[in-house]
Amino acid sequence: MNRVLIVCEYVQSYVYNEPFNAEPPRSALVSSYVTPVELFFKRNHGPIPLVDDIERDIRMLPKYNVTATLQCAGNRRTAMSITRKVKGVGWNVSAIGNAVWGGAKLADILELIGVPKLTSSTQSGGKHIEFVSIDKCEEENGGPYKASIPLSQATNPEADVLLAYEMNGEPLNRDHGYPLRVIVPGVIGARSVKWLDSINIIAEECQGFFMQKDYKMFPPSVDWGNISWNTRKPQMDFPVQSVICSLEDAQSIKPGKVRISGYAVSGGCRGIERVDVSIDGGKTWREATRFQKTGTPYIADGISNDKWAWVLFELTVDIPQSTEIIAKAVDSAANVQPEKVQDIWNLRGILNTSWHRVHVRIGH
Ligand code: MTE
Ligand code: MO
Repeated sequence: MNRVLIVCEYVQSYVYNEPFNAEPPRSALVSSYVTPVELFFKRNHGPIPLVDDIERDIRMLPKYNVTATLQCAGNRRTAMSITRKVKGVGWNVSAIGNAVWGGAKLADILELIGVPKLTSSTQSGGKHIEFVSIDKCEEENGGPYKASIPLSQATNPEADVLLAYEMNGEPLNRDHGYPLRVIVPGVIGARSVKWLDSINIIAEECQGFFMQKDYKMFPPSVDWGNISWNTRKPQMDFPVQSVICSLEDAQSIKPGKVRISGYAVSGGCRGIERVDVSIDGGKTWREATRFQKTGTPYIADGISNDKWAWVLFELTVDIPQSTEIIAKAVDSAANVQPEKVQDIWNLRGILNTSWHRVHVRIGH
């Protein structure tokens, strides 16, 4: 059923323009801390444009390499449809990847045009920075994809917002936004605009479709009949998330030692304090080991690690009988993943961060 392209699966194609969407198999996703470009998920709302190379000026600015995880707000959406159907591209657990993004800091670029960097004494006046792409999206009536972030974040060098022209040390490829894309660390993927065309300083947040009529978190009581978009804010930070990647759901395994591994990540520069794993359906828990660089224990202090990047976790346990294995992470602000998907159900199926469960059957 799933067509395979290189190592990615097509998850959905639209009717005419066929925006290209793909995610890798979960087992491949955590085989390395930095996700290879071929395994990095691709999310597009319009046809992928072909763009000429960028102005040299951007390359004259100091270059930063920031290791940051990009996660689509719709990651794990398919599992949210199980209780009640949601609308959107049906992602499994791999609409996420961790890459080394190379480029100029947005704060440096803005300073160049006279917008001062954010320091404790400056006020950014509640303005916003808008990123406009050159792709054409049906949702924007054929107009470009766009998004915005607060000026205070854009002018803060510590926020590490990049205009990136490299991914994992190579020039960005077309799928990921060649020649230039925005990377907003810690924030849902939708704000990291690809094929960047222009940047605007605006008084109000961007009024584009993907800011105002999409990517907002509604309560379970809101459905298409009673939705009022302007009652909610555009989603920015990603909540705490973790996923088991070493096992498929309903997998048959041999009795004995089983390696349980996966990824955990939170938004807003919050590190991962703990990953708890249960092998008895949530009755008891034990803590998994966490790492970014293999062999080096991970400490969620924001200094001795990559502060915008996921951590991988691992636990090897004896599984004597068929059971449900669960992972849940705790971030550095002590936020915990919610237990039930029903409690966070929302009509667009975003931010499914409910406890990740896999059922295993003991076979022979
Ligand atoms: N930028 C443009 N111009 N067009 C898009 O459709 N999709 C957004 C974001 N930037 C999008 C975009 C979404 S929803 C996500 S999750 C990320 O790009 C995906 O980035 P990737 O394809 O490099 O993984
Ligand atoms: Mo996304």
